[in-house]
Amino acid sequence: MCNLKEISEQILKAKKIGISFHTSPDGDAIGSSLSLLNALRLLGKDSYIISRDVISDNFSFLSFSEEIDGNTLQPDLDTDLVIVLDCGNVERISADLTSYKGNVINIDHHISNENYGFINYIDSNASATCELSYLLIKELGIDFNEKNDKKIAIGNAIYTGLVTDTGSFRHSNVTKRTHTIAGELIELGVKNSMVHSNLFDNKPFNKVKLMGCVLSNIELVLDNKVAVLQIPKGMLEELNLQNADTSDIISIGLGIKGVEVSMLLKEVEEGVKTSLRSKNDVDVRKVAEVYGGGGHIKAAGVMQKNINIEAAKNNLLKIIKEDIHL
Ligand SMILES: [Mn+2]
Repeated sequence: MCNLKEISEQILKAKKIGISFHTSPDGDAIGSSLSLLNALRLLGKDSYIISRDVISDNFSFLSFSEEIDGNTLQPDLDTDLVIVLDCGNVERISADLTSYKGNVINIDHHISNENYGFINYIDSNASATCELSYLLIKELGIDFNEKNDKKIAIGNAIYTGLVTDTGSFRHSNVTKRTHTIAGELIELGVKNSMVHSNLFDNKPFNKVKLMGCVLSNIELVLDNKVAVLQIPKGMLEELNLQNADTSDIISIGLGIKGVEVSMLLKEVEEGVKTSLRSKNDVDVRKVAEVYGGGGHIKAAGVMQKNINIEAAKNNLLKIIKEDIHL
């Protein structure tokens, strides 16, 4: 594996840099990308976001977040470097790179990463890709001891990824380094409580109603160790929440006493999208991989095509029941 110094050298010699991330970007994808965008612009580099996704509302406090508008799908012609953050495989990149001939740098923390870049920097011990973007930004020569608003803007984005990918520092992926970086960001002037409020105390009213609808149909299966939550087709449209991030709903299932795995099934046009979360020892990445998905041991996702919600649920429960002894 290469080191951050090599990546930094590639970045500094590049003329025009596109930045992208995984589709349906979460706080870490957004945070790592916007921190790097803010840092590159502070260094005077010509850089921009490539994304077919639109940013969700709770990230709009981040600097340059308005540039994640779903309008730049491919690299501009003169782009000589594309950096993809927090994305395990090419199919999931929120950019169309099929006719792009330049270099791709892949920076990620998914253990399943497919090393699709010309340079790959994969650290599965990082709680969030934001840990890696922070280290990279320092390597690029930005000194966080000298404080100003532009550096705080970088810090806010990094802190966003740390908080969201660690469940507010509660998951087992948190390390001493995670807290060290968080501490340095607070020292820099990041207002942790402000970031947290923007992220979590900022739900549209309809989102809370959606939680109510989903929770009213929650079921416990496999000896009450698996919580199943469902969003049938039409529910999001009815509440006008097509672009809403639903990842927080799944953690409510995991909060139930005795539950080991929580799954949220969402019926979409092409099939059923499922998120999986595990509390202790069940490796949900392995479950997701059986149907072509991936992720982390305690947080994974899978898309099953041309299938109804009941069949998608039964497929996953079968694997959980057979392969993982609850
Ligand atoms: Mn991540």
